[in-house]
Amino acid sequence: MRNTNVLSTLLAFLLCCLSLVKAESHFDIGRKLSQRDEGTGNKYPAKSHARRVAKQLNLTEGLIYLNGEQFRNNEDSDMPAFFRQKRYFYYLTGYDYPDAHVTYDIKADILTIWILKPDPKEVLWSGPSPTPQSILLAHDVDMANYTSDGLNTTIIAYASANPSAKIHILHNYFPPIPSELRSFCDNTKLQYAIDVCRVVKDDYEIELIRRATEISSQAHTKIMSQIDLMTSERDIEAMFISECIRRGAKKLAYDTIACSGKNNAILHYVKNDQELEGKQLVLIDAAAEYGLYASDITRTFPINGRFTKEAAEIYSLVYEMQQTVFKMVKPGVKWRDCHLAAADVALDGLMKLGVLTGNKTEIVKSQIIGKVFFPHGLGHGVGLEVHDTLYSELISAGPSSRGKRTPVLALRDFDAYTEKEIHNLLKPNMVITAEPGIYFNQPLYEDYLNTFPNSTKYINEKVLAKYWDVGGVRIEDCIRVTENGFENLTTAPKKIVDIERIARSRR
Ligand SMILES: *[C@@H]1O[C@H](CO)[C@@H](O)[C@H](O)[C@H]1NC(C)=O
Ligand SMILES: *[C@@H]1O[C@H](CO)[C@@H](O)[C@H](O)[C@H]1NC(C)=O
Ligand SMILES: *[C@@H]1O[C@H](CO)[C@@H](O)[C@H](O)[C@H]1NC(C)=O
Ligand SMILES: *[C@@H]1O[C@H](CO)[C@@H](O)[C@H](O)[C@H]1NC(C)=O
Ligand SMILES: *[C@@H]1O[C@H](CO)[C@@H](O)[C@H](O)[C@H]1NC(C)=O
Ligand SMILES: *[C@@H]1O[C@H](CO)[C@@H](O)[C@H](O)[C@H]1NC(C)=O
Ligand SMILES: [Mn+2]
Repeated sequence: MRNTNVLSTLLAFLLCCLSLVKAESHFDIGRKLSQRDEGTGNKYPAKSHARRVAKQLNLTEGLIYLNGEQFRNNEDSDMPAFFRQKRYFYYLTGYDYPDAHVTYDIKADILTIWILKPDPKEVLWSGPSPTPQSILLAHDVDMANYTSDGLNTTIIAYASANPSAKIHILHNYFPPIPSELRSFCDNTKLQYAIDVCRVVKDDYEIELIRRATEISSQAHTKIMSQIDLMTSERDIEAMFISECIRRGAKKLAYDTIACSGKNNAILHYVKNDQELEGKQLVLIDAAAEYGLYASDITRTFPINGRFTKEAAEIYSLVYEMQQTVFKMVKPGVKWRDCHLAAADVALDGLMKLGVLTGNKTEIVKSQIIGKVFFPHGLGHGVGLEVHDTLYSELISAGPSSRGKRTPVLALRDFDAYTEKEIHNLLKPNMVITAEPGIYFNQPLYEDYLNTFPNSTKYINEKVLAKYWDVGGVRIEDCIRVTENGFENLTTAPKKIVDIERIARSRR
């Protein structure tokens, strides 16, 4: 199969998949969810989220006011732009349509969704639109109204009846607030309060992440079992997407990273267009989203179904890093201590392999693990965002870095941060990834040596040279912190014996 062209290979997969895998129904998750959340039936627990946020704000009065994502066309086009609901809005509504607002009156405990009155002709293009009546049936809210029937007057009336209360908004530029109400608005508290609430998941959210993780695990396993049919990174990405959609997850949690060989050492590689021929390992970091909740999984395995000696050595080391972390995970543990423990296993392992040599204390000081071989955080929260709220506080107790690239983490960098609240401690029902990795990225290595020329004495270049072709290994699972340990939500195989058995099952 290696030499047939990509199209016919893909067609073969699709036909094969269609006959082999039965599409799974949404029924099971629906049943599970309604058993678990008897209070809200099978509804996303928006009201309980609103109450949690109010409690976190520590306020007995006030109006929370958020807008959802707006419908818009692409610029100079009549085609709609990709719609992605605003996550803060979704957290308080469970409503996944454009052009809506939400208000929550803290004292009255009333949660209201406000929607645009639909144009009746729109039914031809888009089918029926939600109505206040349909929203009340499907969503865990107290009221649903058309925006034009009183959103502004309600807010204005609220402000004049509660002059000491604030209208809590996320940003000072949106939603559009009548100008006379500006002085009643407070944009300093709401975002952090929702961020804190989102860190710990309720049962309903966990079921959605569990489902996203199951579907993603099945897609990873499928690729593992059919890797012998694939000739290019494109084949891997195509199969991943196809398997997720067929299983009911139409959207991915992030762009698929399907790399091979030296590309494995590029952390957010998304070109996915190189041939597999002549390379040792593929690294696939890919996951679906289900009900707007993300998963995040990475598997690394040999293209020909057998690890080379060097690939097995690095794989086993990363596996050991993860197992070391798993032995530590439970409530009250500092996540960065887990990170440091994983980095320590990496250092010992690379010394044992002979890549690093010399005085261990001095090698730690050289920061070569954090700057070259394990240059990213151990993991992050997963939820409505794949890198969920406050994750940078989780790893480093440092400032939140939303919207920015997380800096390369060196062991010593941790000391620069002061500890803030308790968001660096593991808590029950946090869902996080544990994703240690070891990479052989030549340009990064050379850049490091330019900055730290004295570190050459800790490196055996001859031994290191054997590992450039391994490229990189990462193993990433989604786990849920429990009362006394953790639950592994990821079901894709990862032991060397299992991977080799599955990847060679049809050879
Ligand atoms: C909540 O507010 C009350 C009264 O304003 C205050 O006494 C209390 O310390 C606050 N609690 C927290 C956790 O901030
Ligand atoms: C808003 O909706 C509620 C029911 O959800 C209804 O009782 C109320 O009359 C509506 N208000 C307006 C202004 O339409
Ligand atoms: C509400 O007020 C804002 C700000 O003045 C305005 O932009 C918006 O169009 C108003 N909405 C309605 C439905 O009247
Ligand atoms: C390693 O280096 C540290 C710090 O430079 C030093 O204190 C220690 O004695 C050294 N250990 C050995 C075994 O040489
Ligand atoms: C490298 O080592 C030399 C000699 O031991 C020392 O003078 C120099 O400061 C060191 N450079 C760095 C960047 O540590
Ligand atoms: C996590 O689950 C996967 C799949 O069942 C399994 O391969 C792995 O050993 C599990 N790890 C732990 C620590 O339970
Ligand atoms: Mn991740």
